[in-house]
Amino acid sequence: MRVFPRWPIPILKLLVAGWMLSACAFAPLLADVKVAPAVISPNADRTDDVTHIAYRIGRPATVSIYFVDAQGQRYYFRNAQRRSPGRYTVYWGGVINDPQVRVVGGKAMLVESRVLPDGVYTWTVEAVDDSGRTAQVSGQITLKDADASLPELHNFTVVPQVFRPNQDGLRDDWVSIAYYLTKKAERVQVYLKPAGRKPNEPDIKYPIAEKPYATVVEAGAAGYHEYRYEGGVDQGAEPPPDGEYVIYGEAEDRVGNRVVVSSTLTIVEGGKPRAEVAGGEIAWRGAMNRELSVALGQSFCFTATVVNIGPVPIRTAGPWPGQSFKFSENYNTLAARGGEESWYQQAGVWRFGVNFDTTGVDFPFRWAIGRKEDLEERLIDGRPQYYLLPGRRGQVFGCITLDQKPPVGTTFWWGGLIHEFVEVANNYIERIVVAVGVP
Ligand SMILES: [Ca+2]
Ligand SMILES: [Ca+2]
Repeated sequence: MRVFPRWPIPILKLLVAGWMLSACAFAPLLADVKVAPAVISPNADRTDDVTHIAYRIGRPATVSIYFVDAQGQRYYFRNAQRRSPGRYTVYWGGVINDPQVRVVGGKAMLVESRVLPDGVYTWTVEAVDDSGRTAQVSGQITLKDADASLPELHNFTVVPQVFRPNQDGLRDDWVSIAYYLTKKAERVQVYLKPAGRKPNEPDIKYPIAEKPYATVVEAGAAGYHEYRYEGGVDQGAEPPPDGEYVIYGEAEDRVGNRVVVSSTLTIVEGGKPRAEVAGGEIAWRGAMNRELSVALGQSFCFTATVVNIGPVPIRTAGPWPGQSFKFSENYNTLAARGGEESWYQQAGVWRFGVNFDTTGVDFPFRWAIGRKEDLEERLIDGRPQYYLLPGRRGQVFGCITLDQKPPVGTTFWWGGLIHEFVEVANNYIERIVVAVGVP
């Protein structure tokens, strides 16, 4: 461990100030400028890919480093950046950070940085001090075999652009993001940012993990890429808050050519759907001490209340409360026998189900999680859809007629909330024994 002399802070400050004053008084504004080698080939083949720029600043100044081509066009590598006195070195691989917008296939593409094409350039290191005095040093540098081709993202598309990540199973549950990458990239990033951010608001970035599902080429390889974004709801997370977003695609190659493209995305009614059976209670009519005696050919009935306890509307479908099932039926056979098409299982729909322990079809008896009057009807793609809104309660009731004797070993019956093709959100609710008697 090194031990520093423990001098009082004010004396230290005086010493430092004194040293800086003397340094400022004698040092030239700009000195020791060196750019070597004078010929580079910025193509990431590890041979002469970069030149080494060194300079010394004698007093506080803004520093620019730029290159001028044969046509007199100036390209900045550093543009008026504040520097305190000292020695500086930086590598330059032919890249200039001079953002420009180009139009490719009718769409805007921002070229954030790029490698200059082959040619002879005049380099200049320039320093301007606080009183406006300027010092500059220039020389020549040649670029050959420069890799100036850009990793362009063509046809960057986001479909749909209004996104409802709420797992209701409709087409707006996920966004497909697609692009054609023209050149192998070192790094491709796709992310969302809130649109219209004010300067005092934090710069929030929601990265979209590269999870290509229909892509035949590797991440970063030239070719067509498509990925699927479900707002994180598929991972059990809440999606970004509802609002307007800009969705960016950014590609950078090994030499430092970097392009950014963008599109827009609106998030509406995003969130993880959650519902529960109120109080975890199902009222089985006529049950005593969790036991029910039902004669063969007779029915048993229940009522329950489902509550939307999540942030988003929950989609449901019939059969509607009040529907009676025969034991020999299920929601599929009802649908086939004059029911509605929507009574078959549908991804994203929530239904209340009744199950028993020897079942062949899981939860064969299913009902909507509310009466039509408990729900909001919406016309989506020309079809009515029914939603239980956040905070709302739906009444569910129905009967099952024992038209045949349940299989041997059937003892327990229970209710559940099913989020179809996703999960059984609540299972084994209010389990009872149903004893079947012979009349
Ligand atoms: Ca090279
Ligand atoms: Ca949706």
